[in-house]
Amino acid sequence: MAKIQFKVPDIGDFDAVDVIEILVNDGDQIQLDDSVLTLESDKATMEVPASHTGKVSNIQIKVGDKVKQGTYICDIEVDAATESTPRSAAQPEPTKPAPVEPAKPLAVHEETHSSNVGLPLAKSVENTPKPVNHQPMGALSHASPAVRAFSRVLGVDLSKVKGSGNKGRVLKKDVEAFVKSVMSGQVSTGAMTSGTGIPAVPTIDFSQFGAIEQVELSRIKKLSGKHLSTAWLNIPHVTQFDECDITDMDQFRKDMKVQAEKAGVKLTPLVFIMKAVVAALKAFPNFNASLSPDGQSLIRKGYYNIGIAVDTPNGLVVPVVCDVDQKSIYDLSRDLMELSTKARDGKLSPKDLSGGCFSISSLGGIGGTQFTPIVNAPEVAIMGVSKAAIQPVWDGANFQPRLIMPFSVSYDHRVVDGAEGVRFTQFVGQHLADIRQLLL
Ligand code: CAO
Repeated sequence: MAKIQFKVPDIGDFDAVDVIEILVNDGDQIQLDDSVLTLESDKATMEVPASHTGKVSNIQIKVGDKVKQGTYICDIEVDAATESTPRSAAQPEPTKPAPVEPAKPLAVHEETHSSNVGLPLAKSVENTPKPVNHQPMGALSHASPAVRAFSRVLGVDLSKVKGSGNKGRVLKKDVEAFVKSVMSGQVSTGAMTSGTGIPAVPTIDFSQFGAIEQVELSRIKKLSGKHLSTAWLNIPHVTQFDECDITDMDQFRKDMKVQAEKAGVKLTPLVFIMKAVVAALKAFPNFNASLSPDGQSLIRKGYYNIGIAVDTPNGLVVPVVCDVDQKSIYDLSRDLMELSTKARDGKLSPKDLSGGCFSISSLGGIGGTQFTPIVNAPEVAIMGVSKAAIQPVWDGANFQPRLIMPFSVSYDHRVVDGAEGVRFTQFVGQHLADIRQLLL
């Protein structure tokens, strides 16, 4: 039997975070990854999972305390059998690929709206704090994870429940009282839906038509699915299709191949696209913005961070390449290689997934001629890149073989008008057709 001092693990940039719930008592037997306490910053609520299996003793903190990375939480008395497979904040991370953890949900559970929203976040290690409470966008209620879980089981939309706790926090008894009032007809059953307010898809027993197999969705798919539905339902999307001539850009990319390899990078069209997008974001600042929570104003951003959709075995994640305007093509290539490797290994940290302004979903390495990407709310636009192909282009006298890349930009029509949308895509296309303009 050994006694492990269990401390607050890396919780990102947060310092002095409130302890809002202690989920264990002295003497409790806990399993690895069981939630031990809940922390709440002004942006997010997160659970701290146990680093070991064992018995809890000597709890050092109480509700209301402020903690940071390294704060002593309690002891975990570990028996010899489990001692060999511990993970703690003070010990190395596991080497196995981490299961993917909420991405967007971190943002949608934020108590305030922030720009740090993209598609799925991925959890880097199993004992990093877990963002919790997967609620639809707009569900800004204060409630503990236990109460949120309870309300989910009952199908209660927490935003409809009046909280009687400190600062309006919704307590379990409030949810119970709410359900009673619904059952007695005092409150509309509209609050007892999945939150979408749209008619449900009919339930069908498909086995009546033939053999079926039911396969559980990956965790990341479940979470990104919620975020995508939220974005799809909240944003009036328009998708503008366009195409551009990347013959010269691609020739330059090929000319630089050997030099790029010497520098340890592989150049793909994506890095040039990122640069062209940033030039366009500067020219059209409405695209580098988010709507304020009340929808009455636009929050324009003076930084240029681009989320890149990465296809992983567990589903889609969108790590963010920061300060694209300040980086060289090689730097961007390096960032892309590093982030996509981390994404596929399930090792992205919350920081890697935060702060995006605009996203790019590139399927150009795979194929397709056009698609309609879903805006990564609360961003206002996203670019979808398809596969470039040689096409005959009339030069006024003859057809010339040119490399034409189809792409699309979906945007929030509340923020961007159609004319501005097509000006944006044309600007991107012109800059990709003549990348010398990116120097200006
Ligand atoms: N047209 C033609 N070829 C393209 C191209 C395009 N638009 N974009 C990339 N390519 C080529 C690359 O040049 C490379 O070929 P070479 O090896 O001959 O140079 C090849 O396709 C493979 O590129 P890649 O996909 O490995 O690299 P990338 O930088 O283009 O993309 C990444 C990186 C991480 C975005 C990509 O690997 C990925 O995951 N894409 C999928 C994103 C996704 O799933 N989006 C959908 C989200 S909605 O469900």
